[in-house]
Amino acid sequence: MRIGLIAMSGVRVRNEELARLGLTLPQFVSRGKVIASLPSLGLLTVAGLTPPEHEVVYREIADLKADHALEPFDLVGISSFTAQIDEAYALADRYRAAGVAVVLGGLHVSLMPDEAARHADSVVLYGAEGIWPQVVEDAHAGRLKPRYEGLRAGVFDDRYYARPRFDLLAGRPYNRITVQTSRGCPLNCEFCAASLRITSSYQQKPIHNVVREIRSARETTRQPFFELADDNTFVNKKWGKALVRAIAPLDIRWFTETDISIADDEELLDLLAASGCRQVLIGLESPDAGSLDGMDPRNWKKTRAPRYLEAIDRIQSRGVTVNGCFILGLDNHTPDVFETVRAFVRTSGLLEVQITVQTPFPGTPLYHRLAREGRLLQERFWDRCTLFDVNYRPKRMSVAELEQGMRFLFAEIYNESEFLRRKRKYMEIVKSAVAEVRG
Ligand code: B12
Repeated sequence: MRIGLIAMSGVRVRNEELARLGLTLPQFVSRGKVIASLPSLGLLTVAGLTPPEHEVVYREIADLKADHALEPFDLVGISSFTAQIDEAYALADRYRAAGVAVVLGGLHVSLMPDEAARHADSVVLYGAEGIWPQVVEDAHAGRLKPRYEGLRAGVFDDRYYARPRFDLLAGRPYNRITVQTSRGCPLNCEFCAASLRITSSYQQKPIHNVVREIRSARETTRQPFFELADDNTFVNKKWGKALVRAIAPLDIRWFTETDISIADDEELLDLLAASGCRQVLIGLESPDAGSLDGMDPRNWKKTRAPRYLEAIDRIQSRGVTVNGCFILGLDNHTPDVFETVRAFVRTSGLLEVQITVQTPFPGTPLYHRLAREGRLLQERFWDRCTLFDVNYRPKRMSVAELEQGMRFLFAEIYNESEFLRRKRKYMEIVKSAVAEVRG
């Protein structure tokens, strides 16, 4: 069979004022361009799991045009996150109308399988590991079942693991590649819509496979910057240190997502900097502990907030920058929060900052709570699940206040002079740490 694996790609903001503002802010535009160029690791993994007798073609669609030309495939697999799922459905409908069998999978489909099933011959829930070869065999024999369930645990076990097909990216202009080293996160935050939702436990890939993947990606892409597509890489510090030690000799530059507890481990911090880690993205969520109450079942983030500033300093002093992420519109947030975040960013020395609005992605505990409380603005708002659009009624401010506060923070944080000021401050932190070590 000729199998077309199609990723809905690109980035989205529906709120026009914010989008317009974003386009004029250099800091925001440059990060947008960087991330928009990431390939779909989900589909490269599906490709890796495909029995070798079938031909696999990998495509990306950033904007589905009405006249998009269909290709001659025997089977189509589509992957999309929530924001572009309606485009994925429209594409699936067109292929099916043309007589091509369509399989849908990924995070959104796993959480909304009944909705997705209306647009597919078959839906695959959870990881493609442990099930995709069966799906392909059934499609080949013309007996696709309407629903399959892939693995939620043991996805990296040798019996089910397949290396993502990075070779499919050959000849394309990527400069960043994602590699996954772990799936899930024990923190279990109410809002989380990442791989935690398709796993039953935190899982780590055997380190030798991570190393092989990085080597394999480098065979087709010249000197890529690596982004680890993990929810929280350094949950297990011992494993984390072994991972970093194994990455160090590969001479790469890389980035990952983790939690603030890395600041407690001096050895890990030293190893990180020496291994080519340039940045860690950390969900700080809110500068004040009070707003973090109940965010995760153990209130772990709440207990950490009072030491955020010290922790950021400790990480950045090693030459690894922190991309601090804030969620605006939490239940305890009043309109004062925007100034609080701005002030925190100024004193913190954070080099990069991500400002997003709380988003009730379908299928998350946050979605179910806000639905129960009658606070969702629309019943179906998937194309507004962008992390920048307000889809619910905040508790202590109006929707308009939240939207206005987002614009205020965008303008305050993503402008050139503010970034230069943060950069100077960051350089001072690094220089004084170096002087301390020498002295
Ligand atoms: C890389 C990345 C991107 C890349 C995506 C490239 C791509 N097309 O995949 C880019 C930069 C383009 C991107 C864009 C966006 N992203 Co993004 N992104 C990520 C990131 C960092 C990693 C995702 C990843 O590679 N995971 C690893 C792979 C292996 O997992 P996977 O995709 O789930 O695939 C497995 C299974 O789901 C399944 N599977 C997946 N697809 C299919 C298809 C078939 C046919 C089958 C059988 C199985 C299957 O099998 C795979 C192997 O097990 C995550 C955050 C994170 N730390 O995970 C956010 C994340 C996925 N993004 C998110 C968001 C919100 C966005 C944007 C809306 C941002 C914006 N404002 O524009 C857009 C959405 C675009 C869209 N298509 O809808 C949210 C999505 C939440 C959700 N449930 O929808 C996440 C979780 C981050 C967050 N803060 O919550 N993103």
